[in-house]
Amino acid sequence: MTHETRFETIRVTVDEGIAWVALNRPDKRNAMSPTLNSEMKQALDDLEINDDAGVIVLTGEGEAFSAGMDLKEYFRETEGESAIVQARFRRAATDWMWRRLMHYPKPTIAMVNGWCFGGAFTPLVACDLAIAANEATFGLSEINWGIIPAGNVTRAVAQVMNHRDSLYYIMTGEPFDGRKAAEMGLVNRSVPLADLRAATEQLARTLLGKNPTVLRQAKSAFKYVESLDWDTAEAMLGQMAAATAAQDPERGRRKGMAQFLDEKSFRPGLEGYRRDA
Ligand code: ACO
Ligand code: V55
Repeated sequence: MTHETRFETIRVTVDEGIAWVALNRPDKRNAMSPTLNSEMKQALDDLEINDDAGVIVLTGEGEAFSAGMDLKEYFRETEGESAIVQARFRRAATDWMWRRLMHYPKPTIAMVNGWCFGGAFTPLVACDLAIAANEATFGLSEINWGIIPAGNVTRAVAQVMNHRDSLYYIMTGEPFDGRKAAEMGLVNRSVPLADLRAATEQLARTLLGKNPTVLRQAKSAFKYVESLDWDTAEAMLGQMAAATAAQDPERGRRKGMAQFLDEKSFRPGLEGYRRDA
């Protein structure tokens, strides 16, 4: 079943378990405006409880993934507002770009089809996985027009790129392609643009085959523990492991054990347990 929800600045299509969420201002290279930010928050809230959506793919219509924050609508047109009102615009942007995406209860994949600048790095890094077109162009262009990468762009970069690469691209604003992004670990891999959708769909299908309760807990656990000390991390993981077993309607853990230890019918090192059995 395919269905689409109508928005002005994004396009959401749910098809066979995959929710394709496309930033949809191709004429503006999918620059992120206040309207787009509020529509993205709405879309993520809707998809969270839409049982037809098992995996979210974030991408862009046309030539761009996203040219970053809308320089006109997000920055210049809000310049005259009070600090409180400006903070509300900022919050609307960062709410979906990382607060919402970071622990989103479904797997998220960024599919970087083209231009990816500045503010676009925040949702890119907040997605669990990312695939780029070799031909995509990335850049921390903030320095080129006299601002620093805020909106947690700098924090996001520090999370996935090393110290030298982070500072090099923050300080030079030099653009780089999808291959370089993959080499630095900003994305998982890059493929020719012509293969991007198929590669993304294949990855999404792999995730759709896994136990969704365990996926939700596993990704969230990773994101919590990466900043914790070992003692606190172990306690957190122990609690989350217990909660996962208790919440899992499939009883995956018990099923997998029985299939390996009793039935001797699968090898967990090489494949997943049979979820339908
Ligand atoms: N904000 C607002 N409008 C934008 C943005 C943006 N970030 N990016 C592109 N647009 C608009 C242009 O103003 C233009 O609008 P118009 O047709 O009404 O004049 C339209 O999109 C097309 O832009 P072009 O520059 O003509 O497109 P081109 O394909 O030649 O270049 C590119 C694409 C390289 C992405 C270029 O538009 C660009 O450099 N954009 C800005 C990238 C950037 O530095 N973003 C900000 C990062 S910093 C931050 O996000 C905080
Ligand atoms: C940027 C992004 C923001 C912001 C301020 O540098 C600057 C990009 C994602 O939001 O509020």
